[in-house]
Amino acid sequence: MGLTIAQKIIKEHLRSGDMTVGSEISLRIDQTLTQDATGTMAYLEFETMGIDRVKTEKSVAYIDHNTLQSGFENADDHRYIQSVAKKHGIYFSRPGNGICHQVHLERFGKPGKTLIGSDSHTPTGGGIGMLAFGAGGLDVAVAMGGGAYFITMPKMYKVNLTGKLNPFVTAKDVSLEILRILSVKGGVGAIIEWGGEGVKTLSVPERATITNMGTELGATTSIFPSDEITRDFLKKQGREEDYIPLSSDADAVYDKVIDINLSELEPLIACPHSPDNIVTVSSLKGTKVDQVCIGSCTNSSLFDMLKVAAMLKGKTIKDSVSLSVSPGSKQVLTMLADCGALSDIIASGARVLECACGPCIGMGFSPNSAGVSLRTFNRNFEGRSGTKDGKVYLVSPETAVAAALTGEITDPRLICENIKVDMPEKFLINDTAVLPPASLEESKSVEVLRGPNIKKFPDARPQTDSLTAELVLKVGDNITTDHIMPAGAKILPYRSNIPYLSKFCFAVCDESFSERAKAAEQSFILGGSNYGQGSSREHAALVPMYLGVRVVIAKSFARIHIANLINAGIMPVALENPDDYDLINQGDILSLENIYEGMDSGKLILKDKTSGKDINLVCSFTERQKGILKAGGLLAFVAKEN
Ligand code: MIC
Ligand code: SF4
Repeated sequence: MGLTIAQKIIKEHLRSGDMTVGSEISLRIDQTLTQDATGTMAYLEFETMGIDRVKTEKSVAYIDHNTLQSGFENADDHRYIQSVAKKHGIYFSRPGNGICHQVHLERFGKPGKTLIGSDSHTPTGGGIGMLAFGAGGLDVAVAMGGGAYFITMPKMYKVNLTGKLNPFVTAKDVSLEILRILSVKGGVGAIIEWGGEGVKTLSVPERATITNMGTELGATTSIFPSDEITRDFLKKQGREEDYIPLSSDADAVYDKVIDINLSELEPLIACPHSPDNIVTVSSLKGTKVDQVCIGSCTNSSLFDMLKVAAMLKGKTIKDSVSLSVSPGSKQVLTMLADCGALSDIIASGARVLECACGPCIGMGFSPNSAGVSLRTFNRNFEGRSGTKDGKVYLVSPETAVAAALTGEITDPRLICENIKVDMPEKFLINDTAVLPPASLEESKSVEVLRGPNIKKFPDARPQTDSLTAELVLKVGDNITTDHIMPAGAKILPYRSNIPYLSKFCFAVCDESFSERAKAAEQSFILGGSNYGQGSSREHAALVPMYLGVRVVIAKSFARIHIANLINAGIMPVALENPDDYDLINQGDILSLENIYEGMDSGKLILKDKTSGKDINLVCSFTERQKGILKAGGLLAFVAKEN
């Protein structure tokens, strides 16, 4: 039987397991990346492992999420990351150099390699034929130390592309179309491989837009073949030697095949507050727009920006609209400046922001109250923009510009002539903003600089054999890690200060949660389906752990979050019968006995002492995961093993 592209890379990197779908496998990791919002914690964790130098082929620390430096906290964290990177063999991408995924694609990604990153959009690397996963910071720390990365062997889905995109219909619309078809849960447990004749019509940055948003499907990762288009991209980046061809075997077997004819697509839009809430742009024609934001790791490539500049050239944006443009990298920004396209953007009335995540993570540019914001980003979760009642829609750069010019949601095909974008023969290469690590010899004298905002990692709480505690919180379906541990300009500087962060835990859903959980000392949480979707932030597990949450019960969990819960020593268990969700109420006293036995058998009985009802729970832990839970988290487990 032939292999898919992903299976070929897995086979080559397999450290344990036998590639049976649903079983645990572990992989050798070639490259890692971190960003600043998750990086400080990941490097603190790496330091506790006592390893001098990273064992990966390449590890890069990016500063891109919080570049405001309002107050010392943030600047201190950046200095910490810079110095710890220098000491331990990690490349450091300075603030302003760009968004981790865009820069990694341009400068470091290699087809056929494995990459894990402490950011859920790491699968952007799939656009260049990498097997790239989003992971918790602890998993990244372990991989930097040479440890394997553990996942559940995924199913294989194939999206077969035919045809060719029409003008003003883009790779972003392909991402929105697959979200319309599959929903935010449709990719759970699967790797999505893109193939078919239509693939040949998509450039590497367009492919990366698509694999980037595979994260919103809940997919383990997404990947494109590595072909002549990949080679051309690498050549233009001065890295042709990194090219290898990669394709699936003709007789590879897929668990699901989805056909999309690119020629039949039209501009699409994701409505508030979920990326799978898809309608056509034309169906919302005339909706007033207050703000437009262009950029993020989904749509900030040179190709995207050149199209934006061409559409804006010689025009002025509507008075009622505020437009921001954040190019994805220093390379993109410099090239825009050199060819004059940046002037066209500025002249239109746009505000050009730094090459960073910016508004995507709520770092400024929050919409006005109840404002409508059209964004080329990948997430439109409630409150993520920083404005609780803001209405965020996700669109392509072309649809974004059409709204900025008209002040309303507008199908770009109606207001623009076809635009022609000439891509350069070569990208401009200047890596001065990537600082290489110290040599092994020099590294001994490098001092790691720590600011006072870096607080101690919370103490491990081993999972006990029985637990009686209150259900401090009951929440519904599709709870995101943005609900559990919000980000934004006010909170992001405290990512290395768990006690301070804990005040904001679940605040979007319930402002008194933090105080109640702390007072209860130990507690349960009940969630609906797809609990923990979205960001990879391990803080969404570490903070509840700090607040005493011991067990999370849900109808189902998102992949990265379930791993983060286990890594933090919180036991995730599922309701055997999802309808039992209605039988349990917030405030009930719940009890679990013989937990260790239950971990082995996969079955536990939850006694609701308040209602007197017994509820069946199911779980499935590997020996390693049981060990982690009993030790009180991955750090304690690793320490115990050494
Ligand atoms: C996001 O898009 O939510 C983030 C911010 O990039 C996160 C990481 C984080 O919370 O630091 C992600 O996607 O993993
Ligand atoms: Fe940054 Fe937004 Fe991409 Fe997350 S989704 S990495 S916040 S640009």
